[in-house]
Order: sequence, then structure tokens, then C-alpha cells
Amino acid sequence: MNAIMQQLAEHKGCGTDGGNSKPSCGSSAGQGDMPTEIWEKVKNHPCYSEEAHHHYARMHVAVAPACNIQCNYCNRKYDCANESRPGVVSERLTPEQAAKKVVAVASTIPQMTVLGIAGPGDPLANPEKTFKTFELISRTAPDIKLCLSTNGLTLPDHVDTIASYNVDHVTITINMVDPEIGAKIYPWVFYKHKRYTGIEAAQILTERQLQGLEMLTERGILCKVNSVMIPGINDQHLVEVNKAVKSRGAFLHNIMPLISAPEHGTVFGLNGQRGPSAQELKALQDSCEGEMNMMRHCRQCRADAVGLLGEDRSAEFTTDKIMEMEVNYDLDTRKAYQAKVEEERKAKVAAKQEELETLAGADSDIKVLVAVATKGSGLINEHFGHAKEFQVYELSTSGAKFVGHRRVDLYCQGGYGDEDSLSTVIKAINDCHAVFVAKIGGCPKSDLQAAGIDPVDQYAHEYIEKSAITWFKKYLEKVTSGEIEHVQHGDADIRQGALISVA
Ligand code: CLF
Ligand code: SF4
Repeated sequence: MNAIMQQLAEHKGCGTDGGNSKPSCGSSAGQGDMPTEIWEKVKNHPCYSEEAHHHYARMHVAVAPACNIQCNYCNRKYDCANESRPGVVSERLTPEQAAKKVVAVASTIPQMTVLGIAGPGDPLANPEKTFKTFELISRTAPDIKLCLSTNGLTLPDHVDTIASYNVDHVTITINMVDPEIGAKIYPWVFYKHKRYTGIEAAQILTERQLQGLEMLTERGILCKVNSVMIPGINDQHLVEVNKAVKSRGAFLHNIMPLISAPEHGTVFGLNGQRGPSAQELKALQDSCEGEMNMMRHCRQCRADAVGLLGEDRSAEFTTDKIMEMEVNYDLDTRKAYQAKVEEERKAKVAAKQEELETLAGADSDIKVLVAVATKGSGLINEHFGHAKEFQVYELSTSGAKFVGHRRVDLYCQGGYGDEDSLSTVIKAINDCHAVFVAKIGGCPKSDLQAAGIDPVDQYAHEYIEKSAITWFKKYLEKVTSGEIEHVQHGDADIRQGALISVA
């Protein structure tokens, strides 16, 4: 492991989350004690920095159709489920079309800072197309960070090429380090012109993944590990995976819920394998957090996703539309826009810090979750009825910590509220004590109250974390005075349908 990565491993790769000395994911609001070289790499990468994901966008280009393994949660009719949502089919591009698309998107969305290749198959099972795309983009859009996601089978063969194209961020999906568990997830791998099955296949895969991870971290390339949490198969085992990848220098661990439905036609979908509940996922992420940085803001995006995580603007940039677009790649405009974003970011962090100081001295071990409707920029700026997802923060005397998001079906159906959707929204945020929104109608308000979720619209268009801390202070005061009793909430659903149907 190189010196910087060693330093990272010791410091858990991160600064502090607002001065309370608790580690937060490589994703803290500021540089903290993170080495400058690492901070430069993560500060505007929306996946490697939770805080950056409110402000910066990524895009994927679907140039890599083939795959060399089979996962039981994947149907090859659809995009790779290791880095995208099952059941989604992306528009495939040639490297030349991809390069044109990147320039078109970067000219339209100046906060788009990262280009990732994540499918629709495995990028390293399609090395020519993947590296040709990187080569073209690094020439035409040199300020864009290059990112790659792989199942890791052929990773050791490509590490030098990855380094030579200045790809600074690589994700490897590692679901197990025990081949017996692996045999329940992977029916086969295709390696060196031969198909392997069962434990032998899983043995080859885990060795290649861990070797690739070590080789990358030795070269100072930031590595994220994705793991799909499959209850009853690898849920307990992922703690061991977490330790194995941490010891090999991984920067970030992203434990994602299995999304599984019969209509996907996957082995797990057809045999009724369930995904985890929201609290099962959070408990596993919490237990691994003592070991290393956990990513909790992954949206399991499509292989052709465009925009902020959680929004998807891919429909604006179809091949037909791109071919007609006049693009002007202006580096100065992009820089100026991003400088403005950095100013907003600083103001938001300062506001949070100031509010946090007013909590100093509060003595309580109460922790509550709150849901937030937001369109980005760290603001409470979405109407309840228009929200396709809610961001979830855990509030305690240490402050407001982002712990996840919940996809939901849209409540507002253009003029009227859909009662069926409302009940699924309530199930998705059932573990939250409050929901912060820019606006909400009378009907959903009373249903939320009846479910024990406080609808809060008084902080409309204000900063999320600052407002949440203010609300939490008042909540603690009411508990202390006996005005209300603090009651722990139950579990919540991870809405499989909403994850599948929303682009
Ligand atoms: Fe794409 Fe992945 Fe790079 Fe991000 S996505 S290749 S690291 S630029 Fe991000 Fe999307 Fe989650 Fe991936 S939210 S699925 S973690
Ligand atoms: Fe599907 Fe991705 Fe697994 Fe390949 S690596 S089988 S594309 S989920």
C-alpha cells in the first residue's frame, strides 16, 4: 500500500464531520485531516464524497455490453446490477458517440465533474471500448474525472492501463471473500477461455478481485468496494468482507440492498430471495462503520445515468438529441460555475457549524431519523408531493448525519394526491420522526401526523443540516420538559418497485 493510502487507512480516509471528531465517510464536509492529494480527488466526486453529491453530478456512458461472469441477481437483458438498478436497459454507444455525449452534457451541466463507465456489462470485459472512450474524453474534456466500475475478474490484467489513462477512481463489486458463499451468488465465471462453476468459480473471482484491489491501492488509485447485501446469504459475512477490503487499502465501502423481483427474471428474483429492510441495511452499515468509511448515498444508478445522484437527466441526452446539439466546451465557464458552487458549499457548512455549536453541552443519547425532500444543493427545496426520494438524516447531540435515502412513488399525480402512494411513502419513512419539506398539502399532513411523522414545512428553502439541528434542539427541549415522550420508531421498507420504475 503506498504511503498516502496507508495514511488514509489509519485515519479512516476522512476528516471530521463538523468538528465533533467523529469520522465520517471520505465524504466529510471539509478536508479535515485528509491528505491534500486525496481531498483533491474526492472533493467534487459525487460518489466518493457524500457532501459533494448534493452539488456535483456524474454521468455514465453505456459502452461496455459484454460480461464475463454471472451473478444470481442479474438478468443480462438488463444493465449490470453491480452499479445500476436491475430491470433497466441503457442506450448503448460507441466510444465516439460517448465522447460526443460527454462534451454535450458537460457543456449543459457545468457541475458534471465525473464520467463513469459502469456497464451495461462489465467495462473490463470490453477493454478496447472502455479505454478508447477514456482516451477520447481525456483529450476533449480534460477536467473531467474518469471513473470505472468492475466485477474485478480481469482487473489485475488492466491495472497498468487504468493507471496510464489517469483513472483515479475504481469500484470493485465484492460480495464475498469465502468461495462457499460465493458459489451461492455466482453460478459461473468465464476465465482464460474456460467456464468455471461452483466453488472453483468463486475462488478464482475472489482471488482476482482482492489481487486487483491491492494492485490499485499500491498505485494510489482510490478504490471503492460495492457489496450487495443478500439476507441469509452474505449479510453476516459482509463484516468480514469489510475487514478484508479495508486491510487492502479500499477507501470506501458501499453496501447496497439487493433489489429483487420476479419480473426481472433473475435467479434470486424467481426463487423469492428477499432484499433487506431499511433498518437491516442501516444496522450492517453502522456495524462496518467502525472499520472504515461507508457510502450511504448510492442511488444504484443506470449505466447511462446523467445528473445529480437521485435525479436522472439521461432522457435529455439521447443520441438523436446529442447529434443535433451545438456544443461549446468552455472550460472557463465550467470553472466559474464550480467556484460558485464551492462558495455555496462553504456557506452551508458554516451555517451547520454555527448551529451545531448551540447544541454543545446538551446531554442526551436520543437519536432520531428525519426524512428530507430536496432537489439538491443541500436545501429543503422540494414539495412533499413531488418527491421521488427522501434523504434520511440521523440526528443526535453530535449533529446531523446523512444515513441514506428512500425511493418512493410520486404522491402528487398532477392535481390530486394518490392515497395508495401515500401509504407506500409512509412505509418507506416509517422509521423517521419527521419529514422536512418545502410545501405540503393538508391531506398528507394529517395522515403523516397520524403515523407519528411530524410534517415540517417551516424551514422551506433553508439548509438541511442547520434546520434539522434546530428542529432536534426543540425536540430535545420538549422531551426534557415532558411535553412529549420520546418513542423509538419501527422499521421501514426499501421500496423495490419504486427503485425499479423510477429512472
Ligand atoms: Fe459512476 Fe460508480 Fe463512478 Fe459513481 S456511480 S462508476 S463511482 S461515477 Fe455512484 Fe451510482 Fe452508486 Fe455507482 S451512485 S451506482 S456508487
Ligand atoms: Fe450482471 Fe454485472 Fe454481474 Fe455481469 S457483473 S452478471 S453484468 S450484475
